Amino acid sequence: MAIVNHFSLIIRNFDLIIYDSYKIIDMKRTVFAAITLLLAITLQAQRLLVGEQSSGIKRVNNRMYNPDPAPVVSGDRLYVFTGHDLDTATYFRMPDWQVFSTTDMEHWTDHGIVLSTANFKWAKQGDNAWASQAIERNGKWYWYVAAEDTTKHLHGIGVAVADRPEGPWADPIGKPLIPGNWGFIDPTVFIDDDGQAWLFWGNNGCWYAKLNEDMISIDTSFAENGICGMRAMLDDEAQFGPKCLKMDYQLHKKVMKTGFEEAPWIYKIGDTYFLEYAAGGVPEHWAYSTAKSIHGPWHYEGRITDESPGSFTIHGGTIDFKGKSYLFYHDGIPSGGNGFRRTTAFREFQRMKDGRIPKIDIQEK
Ligand code: FUB
Repeated sequence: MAIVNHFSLIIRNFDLIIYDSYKIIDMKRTVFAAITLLLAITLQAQRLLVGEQSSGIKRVNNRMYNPDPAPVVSGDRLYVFTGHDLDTATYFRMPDWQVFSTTDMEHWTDHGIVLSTANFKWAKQGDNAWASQAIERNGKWYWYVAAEDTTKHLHGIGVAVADRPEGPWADPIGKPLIPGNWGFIDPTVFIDDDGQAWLFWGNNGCWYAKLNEDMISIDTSFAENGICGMRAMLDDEAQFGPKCLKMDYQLHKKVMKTGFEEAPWIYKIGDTYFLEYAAGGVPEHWAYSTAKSIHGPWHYEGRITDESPGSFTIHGGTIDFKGKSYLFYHDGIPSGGNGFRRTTAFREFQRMKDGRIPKIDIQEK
């Protein structure tokens, strides 16, 4: 859609200039028109390459749909790990995961599809490759993904390891790191200042586990079999926002719940933990809570965005890179509003002094 829009803009500019040229026979105007046309084409072609939107919303790529962005900085480069909605999807049809990177937020390298369900022999093949996040530790990369655990017929969390984001990636344990269960999707990973790595995940609930230093196993002495559920906290409006009537997919009915929906995104600034998440049920908006301990209590901070244009999901996260802050998320604008054909978008914003996040406008103007 965006490509079509960009081309129709080029054509429109072209039309206007041709129209102008007919009106004036003056040579100077014709030359001016030709230069303007050239400039317009160059500018539009440039925009097409970097996927820039007029409103300040930018895209990493227009090659194919790339939902559930998870940005991460490594040295001079920002990587974005995403999923992949098939071009023909009318429901979630997600076979694999992709990687993109940049050094200047303008020019993006498309590393392509570098991980797929074929890398996880325990996973349903060719589909249900849902949201993910990768992190670097001691020269290795660890990519946590949601995929369907075929022994449970429910999503679980897998892990793949590589020497670099471009791969090759391999499953080092040959089984789900977190076996399938209701709501076990959307992993987010974070390494605290003391070196302890934490894995959070969840839809219709939020759970977390302590990762061992190897990053491919969890500390089973923590909580119940290594997994701590945040149920009581999630029910608290002071921690996760005002209650609203939301669908509970386990109970198959609507119940009153706080805003937390799915897609946790965990990180720390100074001594404050930030937990961003998709909120409000569908259509989702992006919101966040903060805490002074990874175990909470959390303090609901409010909305970061309103609902994502053209998509009932929004999955993303904020990241700081080269002195600037960016919000990544996905929308359905390029697909013309198909919520199963989603595209990564990002825009710059300014954090407040204490790291808190202002409300960010993601509507296309
Ligand atoms: O992309 C599949 C699912 O949709 C993700 O796991 C959720 O966060 C939502 O974006």
